[in-house]
Amino acid sequence: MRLAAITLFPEMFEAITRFGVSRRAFETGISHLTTHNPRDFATDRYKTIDDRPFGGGPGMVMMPGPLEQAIDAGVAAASSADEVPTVIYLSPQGVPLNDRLVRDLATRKALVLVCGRYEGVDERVIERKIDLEVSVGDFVVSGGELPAMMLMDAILRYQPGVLNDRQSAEEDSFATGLLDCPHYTRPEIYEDSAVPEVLLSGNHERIRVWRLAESLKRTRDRRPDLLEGRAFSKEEMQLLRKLEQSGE
Ligand code: 9WO
Repeated sequence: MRLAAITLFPEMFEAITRFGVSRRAFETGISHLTTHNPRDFATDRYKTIDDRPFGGGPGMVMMPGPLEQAIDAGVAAASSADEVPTVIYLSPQGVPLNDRLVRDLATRKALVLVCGRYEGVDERVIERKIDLEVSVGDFVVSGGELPAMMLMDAILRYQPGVLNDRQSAEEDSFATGLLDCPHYTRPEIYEDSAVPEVLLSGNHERIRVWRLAESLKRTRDRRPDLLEGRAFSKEEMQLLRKLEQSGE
């Protein structure tokens, strides 16, 4: 997958190119990232890329000219013979990101992620260049770079060959539509607190059922919204009824 980031702070993207699972996606050539800095397209001697908002108010707005030129450079870099990139702007006004959208975007051959700074970008750039506005949550951070990296990291995990079999993204929380079950490792007793006995039993079927029940319980208690409109298997129905009956 070809990725391009439009950013005033390209070095921030080393957080994903230099570390962890995402680093492997870039090292193996499964993915490729270029960065494009609006500052490099500024036309005055001070390399200005922001200006005061029409109508007044606090802060500054990213100017359309240098930003659009940087987006065009990103689109050119990410384009290939068979695919035009999807251009995404990260903002709290966007559609909420979820596993379904991550998987959809993971099937694209090329994405350009536009990272705003200051109070945002000139709306005409959004109208002219942006295909999709995406939010990673209902909060404001100081720029689009961290949300863009979150989106990239989530997408890279779904690229074939990035995760090994043990890490399979298909088994992750949300791919199943449920929250993850609790995890434990050695020692068996830590500061008076024991590992659930079932996990030491060696009975893989019992363990699988326990984990599914824990996932159902957590999802019901913490994120009942995830269960709305989700279909349940016969086994899941039985486990939910059993949890209810035992008052868990
Ligand atoms: C800053 C600000 C300061 C004073 C008055 C109003 C203000 N609005 C903003 C603001 O929203 N700045 C944004 C910073 C502009 C676009 C890029 N920035 C951003 C993106 N912050 N948070 C996100 C974001 C992106 C995706 N999902 C969650 C948050």
